Amino acid sequence: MRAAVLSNFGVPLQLAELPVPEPGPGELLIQVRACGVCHSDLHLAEGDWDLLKRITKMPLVLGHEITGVVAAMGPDTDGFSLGDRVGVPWLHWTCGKCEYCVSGRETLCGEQAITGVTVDGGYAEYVKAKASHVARVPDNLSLEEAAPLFCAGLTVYKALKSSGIRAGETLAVFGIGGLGHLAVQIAVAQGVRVAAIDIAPAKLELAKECGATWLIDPAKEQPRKALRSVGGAHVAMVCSGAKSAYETAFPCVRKGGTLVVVGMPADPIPVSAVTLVAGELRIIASAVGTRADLAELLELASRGGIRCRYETQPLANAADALDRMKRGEITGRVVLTPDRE
Ligand code: 8ID
Ligand code: ZN
Repeated sequence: MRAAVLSNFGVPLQLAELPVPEPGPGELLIQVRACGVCHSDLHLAEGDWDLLKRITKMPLVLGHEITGVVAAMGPDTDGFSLGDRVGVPWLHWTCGKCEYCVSGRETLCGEQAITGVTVDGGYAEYVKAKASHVARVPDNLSLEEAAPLFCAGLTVYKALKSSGIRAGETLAVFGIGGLGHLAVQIAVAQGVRVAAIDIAPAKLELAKECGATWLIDPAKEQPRKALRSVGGAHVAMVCSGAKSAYETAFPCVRKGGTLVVVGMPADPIPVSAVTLVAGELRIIASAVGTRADLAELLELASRGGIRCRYETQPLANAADALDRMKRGEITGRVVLTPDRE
């Protein structure tokens, strides 16, 4: 099969011919129809994160926003048939037994396998997945538009849930990329007023289409000042891997409010203890989502609650998509379609 392979950190992806994986017990072989290009793939490829660098398989097929059809089934995969439309998330496998798994927090499982990090992912014609951890794609969603829901959509859905934000409150989303533009839509659907902050005019235009009330370019206007008239944001959620986004986000949080850490810059984020204490602020972080969160999100999407903005690209353009992402030139998501030239 054709795959875009990362042979080492900092090296461009290269197209290669790899053997089609063989599904073992409890595993499905999936013919990939769509795989979203997440900024985490770029961080991973560049070796930005020490914590994950240590456990990254190498050489590696990136990609953890996968949808496709079941092409073969290993033993113990009851309930699946050839041709079933499924998606594969970041959480490739969790143990189901540890204190985190049994308390509904499988994202914290210490035994977890990660798609496109510890096992090969979806920048390929085929991918292997655990039948226990795939989700079915609702009939009324195309495989292309559904793919980014398996990381970008899931992550912001769960992060918003963890933030505790309520209808009528103000959310500031920093970074209107793949994650951010879905966060705006989910929040608006929940009756939340949204301020969108991004350094690129095209992203702010997208945020407007997604229903944001305030559109703020931090180069032109300080977000803190722009939100002063409403007393600041109840929740500021950073969906950008830029450290500077945290620098502008933190002062926007109103007293008693919450900063939600989603984007992951390579460097530590600056936080003032005095500001935290004086405002009794909370900082929380959120990692992707559980299978239960994913089921809720797919249900929301199938009811028409969110629409991912995407463009398709052939697998051969995977390296180019990462370059464009680095330059900030993608509006919405790039979705690779390995079954098409
Ligand atoms: O589980 C998680 N926590 C999780 C899951 C998935 C992704 C975390 N992430 C992380 C990624 O690793 C990355 O660090 O979330 C971050 C955003 O991922 P993405 O949405 O896939 O990235 P993108 O599509 O490139 O969008 C980033 C946006 O940030 C803007 C860019 O213009 C772009 O629209 N941006 C930048 I660069 N600097 C900014 C700034 N200073 C900024 N927006 C506001 N202020
Ligand atoms: Zn991702």
